[in-house]
Amino acid sequence: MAQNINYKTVSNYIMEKNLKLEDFMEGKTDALSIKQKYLENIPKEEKKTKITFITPNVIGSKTQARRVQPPLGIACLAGVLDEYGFKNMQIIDSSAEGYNNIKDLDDGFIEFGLDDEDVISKLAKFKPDIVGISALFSSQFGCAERLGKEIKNKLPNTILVYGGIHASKEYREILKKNDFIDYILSGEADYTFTLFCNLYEKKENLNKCPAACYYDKKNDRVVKNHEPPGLDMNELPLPAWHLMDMEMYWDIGMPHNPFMKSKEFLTIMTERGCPEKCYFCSSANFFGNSGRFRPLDPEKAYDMVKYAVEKYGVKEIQIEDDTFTLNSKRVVEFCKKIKKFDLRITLPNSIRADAPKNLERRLEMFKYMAEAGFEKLGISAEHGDQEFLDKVIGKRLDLNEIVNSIDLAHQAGIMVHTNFMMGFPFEKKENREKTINFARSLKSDSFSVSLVAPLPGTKLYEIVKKNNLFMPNFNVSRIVYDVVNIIPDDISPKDLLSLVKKLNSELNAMALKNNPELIKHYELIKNKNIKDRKYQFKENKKLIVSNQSHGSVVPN
Ligand code: B12
Ligand code: SF4
Repeated sequence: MAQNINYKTVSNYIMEKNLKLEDFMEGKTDALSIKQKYLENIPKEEKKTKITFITPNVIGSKTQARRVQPPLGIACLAGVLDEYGFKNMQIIDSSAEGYNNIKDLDDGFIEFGLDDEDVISKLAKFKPDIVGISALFSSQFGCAERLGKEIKNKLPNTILVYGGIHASKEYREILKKNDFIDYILSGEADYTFTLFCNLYEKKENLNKCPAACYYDKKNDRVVKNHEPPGLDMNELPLPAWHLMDMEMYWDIGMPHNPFMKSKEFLTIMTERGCPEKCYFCSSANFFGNSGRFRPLDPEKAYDMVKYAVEKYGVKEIQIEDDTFTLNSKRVVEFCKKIKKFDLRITLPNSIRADAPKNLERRLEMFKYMAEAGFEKLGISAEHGDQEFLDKVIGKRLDLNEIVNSIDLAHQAGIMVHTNFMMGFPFEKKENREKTINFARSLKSDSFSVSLVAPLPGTKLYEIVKKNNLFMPNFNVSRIVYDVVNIIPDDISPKDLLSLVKKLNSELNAMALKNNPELIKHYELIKNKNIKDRKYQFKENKKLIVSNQSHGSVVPN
């Protein structure tokens, strides 16, 4: 069936099939075999083409934690390449390899990672044919551009390909501005990058590759080829973690949730795509390009965890899913299977607070999660004003469900971290007060209140642009959640920043006061404590530890 589908009309197909939210939640995604469609003609024999992947340096604000972890996007791409015989691969994680090489950028931001010349000398030794640069955040893209230019300068025969959310959303502007970039592969590139490398291997025209974006000099225009719809994760091979230096990440010990009990951690993702449409989020419209929630079957998710435990001796798993609990049956099955590994598991990227809708089933799911080793989960409320949440943000979440989920998770023995955002365009004092009061009413075990960031490719970004609401110093390569990015409506940027900082302190102090036992959760590996964490900048360490922190530096 799948092979007969015209992929250009896949959205019509989904409409025709009348796939509904309830279907997604039950996992009835009617997955299409994109893999068969795109890769069936590639032989699996060993290829000659040499490929380097690069995670560029990261720019962050001085008050943010400097976090790095094995890059999952690259691991997925390299896994497929490996399956199809591309064995000559190198991964340079500049941000991790140069973790302690920190530069003060004089505008309140820092950059960390290898010096560009060190990356170039690694490349010069390996001599790749293709270099794939993965910029996960917009705040990495300035570094990605600078490095790419240098690579093309020093190694002009290398084919330079960019990918990731930022490049996919901004491909037109990026290609117009940077003639040294050969291609951007837009969207999920698990299969398209293998296709691309295979076209190179066969010396065929790279312009033919699906999802390829390039600058057509002759006609002075940017071309974007048709992008395949979201793939079925069950058809992906295991991520190519074998190409990564796990010990390096473990020694740094600063992944998404840096509060670990063991150093042997790994981050995984067990689904892609989210059926929601929060107007600030760039993940849903990236991974949801066909509107589908695409979970890994519990067996496959179990295989991934088993591999991580058996091959690397992993003791902690952090699940990076956008919507892990959308299908509770899947979660329960998964939990039953992985229980035997006695892992510690956290969900730093949050779950939806209202799934499953039935409260008994939700409690049952949390209980299975607790038994399987889930110690803490995140919930994203975003706002405490229901009307603002419904009419402006478009989150489709009843705030009572936050209260319910905190209560049910506690009943099951799981701690909860709750996320809020502040600083939306046109947000007024009365809206903020509702967030403050709602947050204060919650029994959450920790909180973060982030400043809203207009991420490229989102509806929020368009609104901010249309209304000229970017802060005067706004810079896409500096987008983070702990600076004021959007001109506030009825409060000065300075006061907004100070309000958010105070709120983070107050809420986390409140949580600790309500439950002094929580401090044990923040005891870290090797008997170190919270004061031993690595933050962006030494001078700020005291500030952060003394509870002035906010956004991503709050324990979660
Ligand atoms: C884990 C994570 C982190 C981790 C980083 C992990 C790491 N280094 O791997 C940490 C905690 C550090 C982090 C921090 C931040 N994050 Co974050 N994070 C994520 C999260 C939850 C998962 C990322 C992931 O592993 N995805 C899974 C893989 C499979 O997807 P992928 O990397 O995109 O790869 C696919 C494609 O992009 C493409 N691709 C990727 N690389 C390449 C390379 C080539 C050559 C090609 C062709 C294609 C390609 O193919 C891949 C497979 O399909 C995403 C949300 C999400 N669902 O993705 C947000 C997300 C990436 N984060 C986001 C943001 C904004 C941030 C922060 C700026 C927030 C903040 N606190 O200020 C900070 C950045 C901090 C800084 N500047 O210092 C945004 C980025 C949007 C943007 N335009 O910037 C996202 C999308 C969340 C969102 N809802 O919008 N984050
Ligand atoms: S913020 Fe979360 S729920 Fe909202 S669209 Fe993004 S991934 Fe989905």
